[in-house]
Amino acid sequence: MATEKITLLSSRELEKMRHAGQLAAALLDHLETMIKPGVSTLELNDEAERWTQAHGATSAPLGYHGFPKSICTSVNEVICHGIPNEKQILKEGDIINIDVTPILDGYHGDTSRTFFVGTPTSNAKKLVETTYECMMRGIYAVEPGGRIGDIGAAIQEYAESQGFSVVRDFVGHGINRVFHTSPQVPHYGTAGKGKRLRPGMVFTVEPMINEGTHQAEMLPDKWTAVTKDRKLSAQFEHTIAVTKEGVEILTLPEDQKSAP
Ligand code: EYL
Ligand code: CO
Repeated sequence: MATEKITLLSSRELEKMRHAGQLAAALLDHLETMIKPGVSTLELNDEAERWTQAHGATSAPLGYHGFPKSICTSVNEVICHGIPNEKQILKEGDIINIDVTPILDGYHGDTSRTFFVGTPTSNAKKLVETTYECMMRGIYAVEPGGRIGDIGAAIQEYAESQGFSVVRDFVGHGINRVFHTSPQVPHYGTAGKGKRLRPGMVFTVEPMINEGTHQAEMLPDKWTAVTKDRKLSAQFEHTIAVTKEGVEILTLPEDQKSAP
């Protein structure tokens, strides 16, 4: 296995990542206001693209490895990389993950949340709440001098304790001027294993948690990953920085930063 170098960001670069991260969080806040039965995933995409450009940024996913749209919209059994489509209309009881990555002044802010369309079923509510808790437990497992495996171990332990499974085929990733770089950040694994965490490292934590099997399958469009059993999948994602003190969440919305 090739040992790729992990970039440590300077405080000047971290400041730019903070700005990109805050823009990404604000974009999700904006898109959340549009989520209701009858809205198409293409309408969400087109508003995301307009809003991103109006804020002086560009959409990283658009054209990335040929991806055709500006955001990923992953509904119900879709694990990730769902493609916005005018024929896909949100309906009461759906869950939808929206994954955005604006590029601002050269730096990427990558974040996603899973939203409810109307009132969720109790199964969907438990899955989505557990997935958010998994992400936060993974993030707070980060400390300088720790190991990458600490993150996945925290996520896997909590997910499985709630009767859910952790997707293996997609992992978190280093991010800076480059959308996807080293390190890889699995959302399962063993504490104390993997690369050492050092101040200045920036990467995503983005667990995908399934109701049934962890196994994924690719749809014929070659982008959309779905659960093999077609049961629900949820995801949350933050971009984080390892600091001397612990961890900073770069994509935490401003109004959550002052919360007790
Ligand atoms: C494009 C490239 C296969 C995204 C992320 C869009 C999709 C399928 C190849 C990761 C990887 C977003 O947001 C992401 N990670 O947090 N590929 C992505 N694509 C794409
Ligand atoms: Co993302």
